[in-house]
Amino acid sequence: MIQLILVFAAILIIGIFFAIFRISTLASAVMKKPGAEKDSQVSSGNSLHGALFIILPLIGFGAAGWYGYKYFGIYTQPHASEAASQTEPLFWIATAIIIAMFVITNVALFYFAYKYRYRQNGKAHFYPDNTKLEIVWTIVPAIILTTLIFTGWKAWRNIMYEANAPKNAQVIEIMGYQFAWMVRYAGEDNKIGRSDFRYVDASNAMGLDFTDPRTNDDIQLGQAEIHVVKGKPIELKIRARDVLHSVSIPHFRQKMDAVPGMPTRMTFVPTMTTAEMRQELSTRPEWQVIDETTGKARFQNFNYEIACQEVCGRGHFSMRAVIIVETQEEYDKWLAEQQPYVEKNKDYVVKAIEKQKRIKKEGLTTMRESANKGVRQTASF
Ligand SMILES: [Cu+2]
Repeated sequence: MIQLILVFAAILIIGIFFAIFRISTLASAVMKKPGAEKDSQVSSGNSLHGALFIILPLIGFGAAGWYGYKYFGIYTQPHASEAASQTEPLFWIATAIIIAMFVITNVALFYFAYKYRYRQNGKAHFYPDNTKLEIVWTIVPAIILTTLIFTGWKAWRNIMYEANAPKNAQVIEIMGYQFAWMVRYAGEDNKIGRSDFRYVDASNAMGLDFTDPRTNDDIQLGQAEIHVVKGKPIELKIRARDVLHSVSIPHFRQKMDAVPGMPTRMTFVPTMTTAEMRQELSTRPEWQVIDETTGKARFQNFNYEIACQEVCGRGHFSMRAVIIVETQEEYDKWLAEQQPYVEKNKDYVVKAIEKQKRIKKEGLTTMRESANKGVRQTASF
């Protein structure tokens, strides 16, 4: 209803402007001043246009300022990873500089359009160049941009470079596909086994290579609910099975694309358990709103999530995975309930090993050829 009223109000305001414009056009046509012929090419709405160059940006800046203030809490959510303490200040410094530049340039743009609107007998001032000014507006942005890029690159190196990854990081693999995530834990050896797209079938969605002994203790999860321990570094090995996806963890302020055929990675260290984050959010008004479906306050159902941030197709919206950050004891308890894929699907794996050997021996290169060697069985994750 409010939206409808706003639309009508907008139409009404446009109508009023148009009416003022028509009236001023007609009035100037009726009351032609002497010598007005000379200016007949200039619309009589010239002054109105000039005034609009002041009014419209005021409305725009006012609306942006109001929105920025009202919803400040929603887009400044607390963060919970070690990397975030590096990226968060960078983000806000860059944002502050961008907003300042935007305001300065746009105020000048609109003000000059108003100030130098056409006026009879107005005369242009010839001002060909100013070397000092040129130097200043070349060097100052160059210094600012170089600083931003350099500090950003340093943070990127710390977070993304394999060489900088903590040695004791727990390895977890995540694979994006249309339209969900699949997760595999490296198991006791902390090494994930090989995988191959040719081994993908209805039971082996991640294409695990069962001829690789490192696969034997790998735990594959049916539902993408990743359990991790607070303060313990995680190395996320990322891949995609079909199209581009992107692993984005907003509360960790981290994101990395999942690219078919090109494995990527990132490291993260969670600094707050899910329970601690719920506690933290409970003080914020936007999280105290009661969720109609559960009847609980929103903070009580909070979970860290991975959201695909690459528009990857029709079901893109459903690419959500949950990250549960917990204490070591809670994690150990959860882990004890998990079973490696190979142990859970013994019958399938025996047949799959034969199939995989055949595929390798025959040098099959396509999924279609490989699927014909298929084993039909339903796996349990
Ligand atoms: Cu996706």
